[in-house]
Amino acid sequence: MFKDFIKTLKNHKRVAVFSHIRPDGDCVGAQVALSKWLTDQGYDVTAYNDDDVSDNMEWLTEIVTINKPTEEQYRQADIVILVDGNATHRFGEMKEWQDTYQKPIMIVDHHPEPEDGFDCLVSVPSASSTCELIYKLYEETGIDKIDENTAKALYTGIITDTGSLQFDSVTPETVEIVADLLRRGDFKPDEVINKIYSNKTINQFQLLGMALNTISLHEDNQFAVMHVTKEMMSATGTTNSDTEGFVNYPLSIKGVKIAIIFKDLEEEGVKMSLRSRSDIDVNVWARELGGGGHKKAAGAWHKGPLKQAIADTLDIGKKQL
Ligand SMILES: [Mn+2]
Repeated sequence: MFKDFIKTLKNHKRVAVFSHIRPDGDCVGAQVALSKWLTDQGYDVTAYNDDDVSDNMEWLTEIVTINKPTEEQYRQADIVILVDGNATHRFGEMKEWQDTYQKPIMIVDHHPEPEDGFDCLVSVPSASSTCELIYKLYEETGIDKIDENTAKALYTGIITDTGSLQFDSVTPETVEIVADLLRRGDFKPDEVINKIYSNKTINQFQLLGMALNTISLHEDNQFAVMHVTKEMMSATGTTNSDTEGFVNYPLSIKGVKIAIIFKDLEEEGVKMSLRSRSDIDVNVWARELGGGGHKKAAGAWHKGPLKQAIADTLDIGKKQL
C-alpha cells in the first residue's frame, strides 16, 4: 500500500506534514503518528496546521508539535504530505503556496474521489480512518516502531472517526488494529477516551438542550433536521465547534435515515453536517450543495438564510429517496 509513497519520499530531506483545517482526532492522530514515523526514518519533519488544535487534543501536540505554517517554511520544504483530506483547499493557506512553489506532494487519506495533481496518493475510501492507514504504514515497515504515544495517537483517530467503533466503516480488521494498539501502547481505553470526550462544558449542554428542541422530522420521518443559530450560541457562550456530536441525537430517532444539523453563522452562511444510517449517500447529497465528505458523513455550506438552506437541502434529499 505504501510502496510508491516510500519511493516518492526517497531523496527528499525536509518533509512538511499538514493536517486539514478545523482539525479532528483522525487528522491530528495521523499527523502525529506519521511525523514520528518520518523522524524515525531520518527525515527532517515539521507538522503544520493553520488552525489551533482543540483543548481535548492538546496532549497529542505534546508528542509532536504542530506549527502554524508560513510561506517561507513552505518554500523551504522538499516534499509535502497531506493527511486525512483529498483536496489542497482543505489544508488552508498552503493551497496558494503550492500553486506558486509546485512542491512534490502526496496524500494519505480515506475520502472518496481525490482531486488531481498529487505525485502519490495513498487513498483508501473503504478505510475507517486515516489512522488505520498509518497503522498499515507501520505494519509494512516495522510494527515494533509503534510506541505508547504512537499507539495512543492512532487509537484516537480510529475511535473518533468511527463513533467509537460503531460506524459501518468498521471491519473486523479495524477492531484487530485497535486491539493491537492497546497491547502495544499498554494503555486502557479510558486514558484516551476521558481526554477526548469527558471534557464537555455545561454551556455545551445548554446549547444542546436548545438544539434538541428544534428537531423536526420530514419525508415520513426519514429525515431529521436540527439547527443552532448564532443567537443560541451567544446566549450559551458557545461557538460552532461546541456542536460536535449533536447530529447523532436526531440520527438515533427510530426510523430516521438521515440527520442534518444546520448551523446558522449569519454572514458566513449556513454550515451543515449530514449523517446517514442507510443506503442514502450523503456525500452525493453534499456535493450537490458544493460540499462533500463520505457516504455516511458529509458537510456543505449554504449562503442562507437558514429557512432557505433547510428547504433547498431537503429538496435535494427527496430526490435521493
Ligand atoms: Mn478521517
